[in-house]
Amino acid sequence: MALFLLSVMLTLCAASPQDLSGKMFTFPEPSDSAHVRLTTSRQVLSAVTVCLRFFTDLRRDYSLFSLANLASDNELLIFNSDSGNTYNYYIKNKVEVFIEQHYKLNTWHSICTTWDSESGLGQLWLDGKPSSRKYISSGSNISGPIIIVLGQEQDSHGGGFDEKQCFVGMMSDVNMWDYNLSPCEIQNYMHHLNFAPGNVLNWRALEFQTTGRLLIEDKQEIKTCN
Ligand SMILES: *[C@@H]1O[C@H](CO)[C@@H](O)[C@H](O)[C@H]1NC(C)=O
Ligand SMILES: [Ca+2]
Repeated sequence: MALFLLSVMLTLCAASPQDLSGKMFTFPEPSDSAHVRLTTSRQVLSAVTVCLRFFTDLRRDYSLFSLANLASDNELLIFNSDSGNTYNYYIKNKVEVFIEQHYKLNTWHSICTTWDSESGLGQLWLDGKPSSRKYISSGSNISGPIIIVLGQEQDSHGGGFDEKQCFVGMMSDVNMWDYNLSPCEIQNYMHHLNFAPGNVLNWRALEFQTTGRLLIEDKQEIKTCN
C-alpha cells in the first residue's frame, strides 16, 4: 500500500509541469544532497543546446548542469573550474576546456552551450559572447535513461554528489533544446526577448523534483521600483 501511494505520488509529481516564469531556484547552502532533478520524455538527442542563468559568489569548482546516463556520469556536464575563469564542457565523458571565461561574482549571468553529434563540436556562450568552437565527441547520440541534476554534480546515475562541487546561489530560466540555437536565438535568450522555449526542458513548463534545502522564489532583479 505504501509503495502504491509512493508510486502514485511520484507519478503525480512527474506529471505536473510548473510554469516557473519570474522564479528562480535558490540554493542557500553547500551540501552533498540538495538538488533539483529535471524530467524529460526526450531520451535520444543528436544535438543539444542548454541555456540557463545563474548568480553566485563561489570561487571554487562547481557544477552548473549535470546530465548522466548509465554509460557515463558526464554525458553532458557544464562545470566551472579554476576559480570561475574556466568552463569544462563534457560530452559523453570527453571534455574540452574553455578558458578566459571571466565573469563578475554577485551578478546574474547567462550561459548557453551547444553540441551536435555529427560535427562533434561544442561551443559556449557566456553572456552572449561566443567561445571557440571545439571538437568534443562525435558519432553517437546522447541517450537515456537520462537524469538531469541542478545543484550537484553526478558521479553516478542520479548520485555520487560531492559537497565541494555543489552549486550555491540562484539559478533561473533553464531551457534545453534538441538542436543548436542560432547565434541570434542565443542573443534573444540572453536579452530576455522572444525565443522558442526549450523542447527538451522548458522553464515555463518544467517537470522536476527537489531534494534538500532549496527554495523556489521570485527572481530578484534590480529594477526601478515605482
Ligand atoms: C541519433 O538519433 C537520431 C534520431 O534522433 C537517429 O536518426 C540517428 O540514427 C542516431 N544516430 C546514431 C549514431 O545512433
Ligand atoms: Ca561526474
